[in-house]
Amino acid sequence: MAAPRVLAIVLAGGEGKRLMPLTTDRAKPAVPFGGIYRLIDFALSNLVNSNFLRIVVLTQYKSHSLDKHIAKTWRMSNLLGNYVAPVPAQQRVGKNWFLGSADAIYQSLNLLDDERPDIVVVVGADNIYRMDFSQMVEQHIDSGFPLTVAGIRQPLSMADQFGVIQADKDNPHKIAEFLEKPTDAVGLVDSPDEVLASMGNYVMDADALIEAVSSDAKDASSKHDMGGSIVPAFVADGAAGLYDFTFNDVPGSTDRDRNYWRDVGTVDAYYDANQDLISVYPVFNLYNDEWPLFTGYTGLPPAKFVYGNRERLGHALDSLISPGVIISGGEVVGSVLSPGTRVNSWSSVRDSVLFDGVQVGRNATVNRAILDKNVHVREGAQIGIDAEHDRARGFTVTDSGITVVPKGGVVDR
Ligand code: ADQ
Repeated sequence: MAAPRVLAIVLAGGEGKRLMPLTTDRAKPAVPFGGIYRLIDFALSNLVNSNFLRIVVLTQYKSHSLDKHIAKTWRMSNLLGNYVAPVPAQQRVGKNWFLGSADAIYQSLNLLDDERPDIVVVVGADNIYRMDFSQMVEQHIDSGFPLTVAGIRQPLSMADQFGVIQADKDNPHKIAEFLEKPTDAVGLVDSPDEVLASMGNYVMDADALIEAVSSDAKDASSKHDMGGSIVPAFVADGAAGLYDFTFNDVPGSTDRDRNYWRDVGTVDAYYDANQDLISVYPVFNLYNDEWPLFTGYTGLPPAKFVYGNRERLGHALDSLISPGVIISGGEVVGSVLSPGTRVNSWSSVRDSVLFDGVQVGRNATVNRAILDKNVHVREGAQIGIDAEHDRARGFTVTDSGITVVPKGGVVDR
């Protein structure tokens, strides 16, 4: 049998309300991550490494920086030529821009006419993980189900953020029940503190997808999203397969980071996922060149570490330091620094995430903070030391005490 034609659709239109203020003026998939990446790079790298090179990215909300990133990194790259195509919301019919992901696919069905795929891989753009989608497609074809949903175990306490799956008792590759973001989920029989969560990644027969989103579009009571409307309809028909992510084996994975998956839905989860990258034996290993993670080339010079002064040498430990960074007489520990940041003498940056172009002045202290693009911490100022003071200055402080300074913000004494 000829290999099936596969089209990948990346859903990149989410608002990311719970990531505010990081999503104030960028779409969630464009949020910087791990120093040099954007969230969407993980989904796109997974598709490319899986050898699925026909990719459309459905954009919508505040898509300017996302479009720019895709154009710079993915669309123009030698690797992909013109395969990765962002499809903006402007193509949509009607006034209802902010309908869900199923509507986004419906509005872009012309792409399926053009590409004529046999199978469509639909993936979210907001998760950090490595996954070989070809293994999921293989199971999808073998199973004969028109829809296959990828599942992973997650804490029961987070069930209300996910589609929660019950596998069929007799067939572990079939979904018996699916509830989108239930508030009363029950744990698994063999692990009461966990549920089986949908990863928001689907493999579908193209004709079944077209039929499903078309009939959903006619249903005025539908929320028009994949998890809330499309998946439950297939499950009700006994037509939904389950792909267990535990069995996904990506080349170069270690026992520690195999099957790592993080939904970075909230600022705290986003912060934790950054921290997952930096320990000596990280739970998510960026340094796996058998499954490379692609991103934009900045053209910046290497990171530089300068003495600064004799009492405190410029240094960084347990940290990711991007190109274009200069640490001059400052100390950086447990942090992720994006391109072009500057850390000046006698300053200290600890357990923090600094976006592009952040400036940390002399004698300043940054602790458990996320500093968005071009934030300026003035000489002698402190951030992340006194939550009340941070709130009083108008900064966001999360439940676990992470202070977020929005893009272009100035931190004074
Ligand atoms: P959520 O992520 O909460 O849950 P949703 O807001 O629909 O669901 O986002 C899914 C993906 O679609 C995201 O990548 C988002 O950016 C994108 N998206 C949303 N609306 C869009 C639109 N109109 N146009 C283009 N893209 C759009 C989903 C599933 C759950 C599952 C979690 C796992 O619904 O069942 O457990 O993902 O993270």
